[in-house]
Amino acid sequence: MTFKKSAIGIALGATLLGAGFTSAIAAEPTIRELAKERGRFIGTILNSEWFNDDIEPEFEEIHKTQFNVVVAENEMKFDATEPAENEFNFTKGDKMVEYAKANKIRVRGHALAWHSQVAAWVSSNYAGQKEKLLAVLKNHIEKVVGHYKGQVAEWDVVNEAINDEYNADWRSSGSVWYEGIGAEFLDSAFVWAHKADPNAELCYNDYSLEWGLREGSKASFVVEQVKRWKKNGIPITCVGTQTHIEIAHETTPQNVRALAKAFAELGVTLNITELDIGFPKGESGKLTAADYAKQGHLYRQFMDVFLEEPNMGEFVIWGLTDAHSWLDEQQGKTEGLLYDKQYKPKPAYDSIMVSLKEHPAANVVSPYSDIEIVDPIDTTGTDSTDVGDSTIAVRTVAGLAGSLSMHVSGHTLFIAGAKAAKVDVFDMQGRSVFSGKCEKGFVELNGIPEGLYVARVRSGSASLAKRIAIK
Ligand code: 9MR
Repeated sequence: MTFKKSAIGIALGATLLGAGFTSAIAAEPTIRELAKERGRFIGTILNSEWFNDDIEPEFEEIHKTQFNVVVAENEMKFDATEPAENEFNFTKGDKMVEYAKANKIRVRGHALAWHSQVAAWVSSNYAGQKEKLLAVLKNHIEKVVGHYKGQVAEWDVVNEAINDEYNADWRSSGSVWYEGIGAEFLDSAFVWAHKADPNAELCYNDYSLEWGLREGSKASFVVEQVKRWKKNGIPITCVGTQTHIEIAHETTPQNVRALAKAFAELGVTLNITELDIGFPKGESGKLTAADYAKQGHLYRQFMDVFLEEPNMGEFVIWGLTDAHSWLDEQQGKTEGLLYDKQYKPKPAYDSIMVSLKEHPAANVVSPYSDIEIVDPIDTTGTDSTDVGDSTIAVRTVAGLAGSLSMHVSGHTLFIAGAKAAKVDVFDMQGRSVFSGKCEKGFVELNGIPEGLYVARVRSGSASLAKRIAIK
């Protein structure tokens, strides 16, 4: 099928500039510019439709303008790259790598050892034959990683190897690799990948890690394995948390923060690799502005966590436009991405931008030592775009707060440490919902709906910004 340009024709200029519902100004920077300044990578997949030249022209224009890391939705998986034994097909992967080179975009390789999307010949010829399967996997990894050596910055070496049981353990059924080889296939895969490209970052990638670190959880299981791998010299450098979530999963950003801290202790980077925040499909057509704002609010929290945790490097969304998403095709979910079906940026897009602006480059640590980081922006706090005041740092910068402190109870915001202070409250899209003076130690935030906000208090040279919940 060849794509026919449809009614999707829109004012592309504005879209390319990323002008969202609340931030339509001419000089709006792009996500990739702000990401680059912060030494970070923010991106989305190239959908299979792109590889088949079956996608709207807006897709690529937005993709290369807004993002600086890319992943192939299906085209670097085993069945795509080695459809017949020892016969490799790199045509589509090469197409992406050329595109990435031309547009200076980092490439993630996805995925080498995975139980799904393995070419059928592997099971039919070698199921249960350990030595044969080891040879097949080794050859596959050597050839694929070797082919892309120096061009793919990071590989998902092993994908989704943990089961979905309450007490997490390796996935022991439905995996040709585990069933034939045992858990050593994971360790070996990292060793082979490292040998084929010693400079590539090597990740373990999985879903449901965002459900948090607790006994028996998938996240805790990965932490234990990473400890073991590090102790044994297995060359793992990163973990990917896929993060396919739903709008109701409100605690997940903080779970990801805890995970980042756990991996920081182990010297491993945590990347968000497949984020989408879907609505139940039945709600399609009934979604309100408040629903989209709530979605933005969650995106915003993930981006805050991402920018605040020094060992996070990549933030990848599993799709660009709601017009092309596995959510609708396979998940009974919908509209989980930054751009709507007409390629118009949603509040989720604005939320990402606001978070980036509110985390000045000077405060964001890059986990990568080898990438260029340009001069920080906005260190003076004089920026005045219409998406809120970009001097808000949700993370309190040491020294700036002085003796200021605040807490909220109901709709009352209590402020200590200053006789008089200027108070601003912003919603998670960065829009001002309150601005006033505090002279009695508190201000009433009447009329503001329940939810999460950022409050900023300033007195003289002291400034404190904090996320607050109005209940
Ligand atoms: O988006 C991919 C979809 O087109 C494929 O049909 C599907 C098959 O497994 O894989 C999707 O991508 C998955 C990714 O490779 C691994 N994590 C879950 C993703 C969504 O299913």
